[in-house]
Amino acid sequence: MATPYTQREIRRLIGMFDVYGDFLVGTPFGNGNVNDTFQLTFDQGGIRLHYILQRINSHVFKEPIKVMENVARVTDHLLKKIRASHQETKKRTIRLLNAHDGRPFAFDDCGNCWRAYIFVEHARAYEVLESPEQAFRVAQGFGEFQRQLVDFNGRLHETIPDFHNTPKRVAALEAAVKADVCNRAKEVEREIDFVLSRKDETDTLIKLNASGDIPERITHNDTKANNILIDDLSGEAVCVIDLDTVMPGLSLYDFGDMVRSGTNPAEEDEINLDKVGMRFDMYKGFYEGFVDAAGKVLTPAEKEYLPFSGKLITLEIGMRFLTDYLSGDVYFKTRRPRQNLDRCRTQFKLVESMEAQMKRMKALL
Ligand code: GN1
Ligand code: MG
Repeated sequence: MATPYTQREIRRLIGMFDVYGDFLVGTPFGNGNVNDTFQLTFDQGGIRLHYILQRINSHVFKEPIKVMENVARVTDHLLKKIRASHQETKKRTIRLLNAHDGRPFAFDDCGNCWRAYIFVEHARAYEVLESPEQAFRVAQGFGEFQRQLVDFNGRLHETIPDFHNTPKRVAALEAAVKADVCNRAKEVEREIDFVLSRKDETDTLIKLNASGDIPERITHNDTKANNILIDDLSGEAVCVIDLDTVMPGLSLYDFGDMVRSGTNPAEEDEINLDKVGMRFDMYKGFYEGFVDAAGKVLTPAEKEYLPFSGKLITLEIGMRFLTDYLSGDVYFKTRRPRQNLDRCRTQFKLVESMEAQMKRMKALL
């Protein structure tokens, strides 16, 4: 659950940053599963302005300063790119506010790490995408993000080590089954078998990376459809958000997570599995948008494994939900009992739907 904060506390927290004007109100914002996010309204000389204030979940991000170093470096790089291409009126990047000591984050009295952003107006994040055109735009946005970072200098911190190391995610699931701290393993035997029967495929991308067929890049690693803002007027993807997991990774992780989150017409925790499945027209939109924006930098093996990546990342995130359910719901925020299990089941239903459509997906290549 999101920690409740009073208006007084929010006012004090934003007071750690260089913001001018009068604080009016702060309200919980968005649907993140990890951090606590608030939208703040300020009055600056008669004009209403918004900011985002966010608490970094230190259970998930053990080294928040490293997270912030990555975010600051990446957003600086993106801003330079946007300015160099004279796209300031069309494209945006997250812009951090400085705290009074000049650093782009601040710690509260309890040791929580906070940061603040300028709010991107007239744009929104969609939980469920509405059309193949929208999928195309989302994939273009994430593809362009990757392309813009191709010439980034230096290596970023690995903010969560082995984040998309699927075999290690399988091992974590197996450990959780063995420990079975909540006595839930019996209830989810079918789900556990679902993963184990696909275990052999889980090291496919890691092997292709080791053999040199798929290069390491700077990737976003959490390209859920709701992590990109769509402009209300133009319908274009204008700003990639949630940069906490931007780090070295494979481009296929980003494509895969887009397909996972954006082809499903239902919510991530939908209980009625009849509503869950991969919409092929949405997949096609993602494929065309991603190739349009990043195609020139992708290697033949990266292209070949685009369809597989959707399935792999869906399986991986499904097993993370399952692992968390078995562990007593300690990682992802939950708002009701069994929510992690429902999330897991939607993912596995999607995996099946992707398997059934794999031929069609490959035929697009
Ligand atoms: C988390 O916070 P949010 O919703 O953007 C998670 C992702 C999962 C996603 C599933 C750091 O992202 O990896 O894919 O939930 N982020 C982290 O909805 O674990
Ligand atoms: Mg997010």
